[in-house]
Amino acid sequence: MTAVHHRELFRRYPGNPIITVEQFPFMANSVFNPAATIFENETLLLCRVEHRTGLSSLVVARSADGLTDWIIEPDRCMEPMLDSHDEKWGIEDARITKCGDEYYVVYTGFSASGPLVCLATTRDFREFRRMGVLSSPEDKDAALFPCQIDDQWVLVHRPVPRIESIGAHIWISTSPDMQHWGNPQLLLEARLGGWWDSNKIGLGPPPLLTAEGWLIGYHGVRITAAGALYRVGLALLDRDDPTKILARTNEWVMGPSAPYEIAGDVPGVVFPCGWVVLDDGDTVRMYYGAADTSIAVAEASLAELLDYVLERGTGENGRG
Ligand code: BMA
Repeated sequence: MTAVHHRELFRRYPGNPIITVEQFPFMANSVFNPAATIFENETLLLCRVEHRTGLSSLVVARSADGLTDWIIEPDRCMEPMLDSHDEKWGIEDARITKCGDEYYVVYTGFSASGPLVCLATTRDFREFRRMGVLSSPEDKDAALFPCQIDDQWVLVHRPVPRIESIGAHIWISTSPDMQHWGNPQLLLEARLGGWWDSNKIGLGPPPLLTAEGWLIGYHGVRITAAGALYRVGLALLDRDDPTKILARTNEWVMGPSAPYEIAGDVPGVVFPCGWVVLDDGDTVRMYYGAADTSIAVAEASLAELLDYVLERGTGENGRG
């Protein structure tokens, strides 16, 4: 296997950012952190739109080639239930997992008790059926695996401990029916000290099944004198037992560097929530929020990502 070290694994689309808030037919603050899927032969994004109230909703944008000519569909949206406890301050950062004909949308409800994990299902991205809260606060950055493993549904999520200094890690839980969740297990730890992912980490796009196991992308946060830096790392989980980490990259594979990633509401943030694999079976398109302000996309070769994570990654939670 040949690892690729001489150039970036993820190549930014030169037309980035692909979606900005100016494209919306209403006034809003920003659009970012989109979920992504293929629907009716188009790329469909469920974009987080932050309104000028500060509260967010989720709005569909679609494109035939996944790069250009985005059609914003303000009527195909999930609005938060502002009179509820669980979505009182908006809904954020969705991840879409397709299982059969059903699309499972796992999103963050900004509840009156803090962020929590919510589930809705849809078949057409017009009607969304709310399935309730999957995990109590504070918990976010969650996504479902696209199939049952040992007759269990599997959810990756990121609870936040009360003691901030110990870091926020990624966990994995299971359910026989998508309603009763349990068996929580620590999956991936935020590292300590000087590491790029030393403060908190959270799942990015939903796990992707590959020939080598489940590929996951996650964001890692480092607190600097200038604020938090959000970068992306990779890990590989065992196909049959995704609680087992086969490899984890020690180095981040994508970090903020383009102008639209280092200037915006929250400078220094790349925050992917969705990826799709093109028909060639190799091109991975990762859609991400840039600086909590706009939406951008970067492409990688799946074969190169797997080579990289297997060759450069370490096992045992990647402690190096
Ligand atoms: C995280 C989430 C994201 C956001 C990021 C950077 O905690 O809330 O929605 O993009 O912070 O501000």
